[in-house]
Amino acid sequence: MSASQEHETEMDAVVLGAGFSGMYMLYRLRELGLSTRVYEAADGVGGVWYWNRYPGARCDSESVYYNYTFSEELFKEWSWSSRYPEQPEILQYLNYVADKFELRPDIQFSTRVTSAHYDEESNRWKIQTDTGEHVTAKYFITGVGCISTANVPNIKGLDSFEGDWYHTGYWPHEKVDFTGKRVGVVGTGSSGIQSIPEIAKEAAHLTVFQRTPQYSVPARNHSYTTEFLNEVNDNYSEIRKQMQESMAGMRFNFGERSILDDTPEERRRVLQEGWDRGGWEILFAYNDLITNEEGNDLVAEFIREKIRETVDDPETAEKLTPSNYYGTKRAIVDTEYFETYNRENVSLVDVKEAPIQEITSNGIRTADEEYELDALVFATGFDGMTGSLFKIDIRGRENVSLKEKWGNGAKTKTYLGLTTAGFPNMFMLTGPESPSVLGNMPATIEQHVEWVSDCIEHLRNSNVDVIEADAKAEKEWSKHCKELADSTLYTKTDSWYTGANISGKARGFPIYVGGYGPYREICDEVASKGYEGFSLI
Ligand code: N01
Repeated sequence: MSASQEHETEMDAVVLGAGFSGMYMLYRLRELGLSTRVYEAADGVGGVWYWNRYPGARCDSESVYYNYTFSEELFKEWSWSSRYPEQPEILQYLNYVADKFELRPDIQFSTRVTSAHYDEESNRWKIQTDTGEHVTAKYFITGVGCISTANVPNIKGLDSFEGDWYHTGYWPHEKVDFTGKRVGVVGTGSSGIQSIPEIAKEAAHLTVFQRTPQYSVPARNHSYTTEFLNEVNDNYSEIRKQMQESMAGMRFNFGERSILDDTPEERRRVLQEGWDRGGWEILFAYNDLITNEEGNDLVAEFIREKIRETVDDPETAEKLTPSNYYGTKRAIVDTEYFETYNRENVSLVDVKEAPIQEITSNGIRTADEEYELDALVFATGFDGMTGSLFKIDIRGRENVSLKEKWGNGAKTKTYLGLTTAGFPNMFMLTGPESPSVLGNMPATIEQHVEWVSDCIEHLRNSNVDVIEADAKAEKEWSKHCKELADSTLYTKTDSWYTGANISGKARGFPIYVGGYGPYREICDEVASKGYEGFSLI
């Protein structure tokens, strides 16, 4: 036995990650009187907002909803500067929360959990870290995020590149100065679309390597007025309730009618108003954009027209025009993204037409030509939903690993997206098959954290030692999730939701599409029926 094993620490709960979910989980568990340790790989709080520091990074959910609502005092004392604040302001908020609730003493920074094995004999999770620590815990709770494992594409020759390269999801802390440089950005998802206009302002020349064009709608970001912020604070309780009951954890909901119910003139008016107000207004304007192919195409065509109107060069405009369904990849909001292609110093390369063949010491070589670059930015996204869980060697009963049980993502099965059979006393915050990324994340996180802490409180009050999802309940939940997803257009689009962005990853759609409010009701009902579908021992 090594010296570190001799000093095995015993805790009631271990939580992974000090982002929105891990921090609130810690807060709730401490309220219950549980000894809790949070492990965080970074040297500060914030989760994705700690790592995603690329130019132009900001949230795409409106800030007054993109925050905690559990504490009225916190809600009212924090003032957001604008509708979509930049990453530093969001990170500042999360640091403020950590300070206000004195969370840091129970967070161990710069420490990554490498394995968590359930020991049946002692009914404890045995957890190891990359710093050689051993800790045991009754409850093992993951708050590792849904899109936090960066995907750097395996392109031949990256090691030979003589310039600097970056991934948007692991951006350096110090400012990266692109002034006078020839910069290449690979990827045009949310991260690419946010960073491209900012990098273009600095670079001598920016070449964007696009595989699939994306729909994007103007964010119409603006500063908040004191009157608006006062109105929000005055309506705190009502807003919290509206968010909890809504489909996506926002104050607003989907429109009440089908897009096909409107005349062409009325539809155009609604879409134009949505375009002018910006953000996700268009996505939420009707109730069937994600299920109705014909209706989806009407919106898609409206946005395609806007792209053609905005981009001066018709050839570039055509390359930027998407042909897939609208909204079935994460809907993107931007600030002058399409306008950026009218700049003299920006060019677009379609790498579907002429695929990237290799990275050379000087830049990128496609099937057509070599592009000389001084710096390279990968805005190539993440191994979503399961990537961060699979990085940890998690093993449940009979030493079965989570990755094995879930067939490396091909057979992901959970009960309520919170638990999985064979892994007792383990909870996944915003795990696969919960609404998570289809909703406003802080709202969906609050619901999970509150459900888990209420559950643990119940277990303690009832002298129950073990809670574990029943295989039957799990099977039914996963089947229900799949049926709902298959009734939408989401599953017909290649995206990180479906795992299509990661080569070799099995295709699926491990997200509950039935809406956040209805999901919340299901979870509450399960609890009110004595945790139906779980075995409590
Ligand atoms: O990643 P993405 P992201 N060669 O997967 C391309 C959240 N987020 O970081 O579409 C060439 O969406 C890929 O092409 P294709 C948000 O939920 C939120 O932008 O797969 N290209 C695509 O264009 C978001 O959805 C905010 O054909 C390659 C791009 O890279 C999620 O994070 C801000 C390639 C990846 O797009 C992920 O967004 C940022 C290759 N080998 C992110 N591999 C907020 O606003 C991939 N691509 C809160």
